[in-house]
Amino acid sequence: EADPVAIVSTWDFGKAANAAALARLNAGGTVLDAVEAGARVPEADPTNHSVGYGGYPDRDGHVTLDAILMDEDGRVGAVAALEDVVHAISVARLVMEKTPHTLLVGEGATRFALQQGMQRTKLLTPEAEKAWREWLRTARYRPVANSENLPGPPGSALNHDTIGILARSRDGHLAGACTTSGMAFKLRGRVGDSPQAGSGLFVERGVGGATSTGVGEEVTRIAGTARVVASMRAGLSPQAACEEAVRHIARLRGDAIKGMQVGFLALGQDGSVGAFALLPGFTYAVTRHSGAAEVLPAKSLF
Ligand code: SD4
Repeated sequence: EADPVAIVSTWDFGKAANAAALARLNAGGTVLDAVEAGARVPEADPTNHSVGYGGYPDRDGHVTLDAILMDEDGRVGAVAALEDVVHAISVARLVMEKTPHTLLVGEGATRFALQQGMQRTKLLTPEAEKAWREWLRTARYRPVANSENLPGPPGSALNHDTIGILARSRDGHLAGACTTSGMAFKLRGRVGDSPQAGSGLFVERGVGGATSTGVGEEVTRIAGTARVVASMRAGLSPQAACEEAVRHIARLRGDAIKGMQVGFLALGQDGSVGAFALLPGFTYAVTRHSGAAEVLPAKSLF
């Protein structure tokens, strides 16, 4: 194909992230550099309540971040329940590059980030704090599907959301990243699917990559992105593989997932793209090597 897909990512705000990722690729960066640069865009945006700075806190008022990045060589770095540092994805990268480990959590992750020279930053913005205090008045933990796309007033969006981003260079190298502040008003200590390899993100050489968004517990339960990539390895298209995983969740969980959103996004080794969700409303951004970009609605099961 003359103008193959370079970057895909979850939700409408993925478009700006894709542009930053493509710019990094075009400047000579690797696919890992590209997905890191892309993930940093929503992380630094205080108007995005789902990722990084400006994210909604847990029930106790702490903003805690989960992030992972992975490439086709099986290089993985991740952090979970990270506090006081804006760019969780860059801490994940340092875990990958500077330690023998794949995942650091909580206080140890924060300490590692600060030791690596990252700046301590208060992540709870006045707007997010106000939404949290409003939530405390009723304290009903009820995730709202697709709230990442809702522009409404503070507190109207009870989900946090997440960017998952996948890159494919012109010569076919693959990497992905996923970063989030997790579900809004989650229990302290809760970790979602996003920072877990095989749940929020998976990449395999010669096959492709996949990432997920939505209610993380439903993804973790089936090791969602490992499943999507396994289906692609077995010959399914990225689209068919995403559909298979969503159908599996629905079969497995029945009424328990009523009203919950889960979305998968996949990128094949050949640059083909697939996306599918439980509910309508999941969107994703596709950017080609020329820079041509579009935001598309994913099909859904219900
Ligand atoms: C989580 N999957 O922490 C993330 C949140 C998300 O759309 O993607 N919401 O469960």
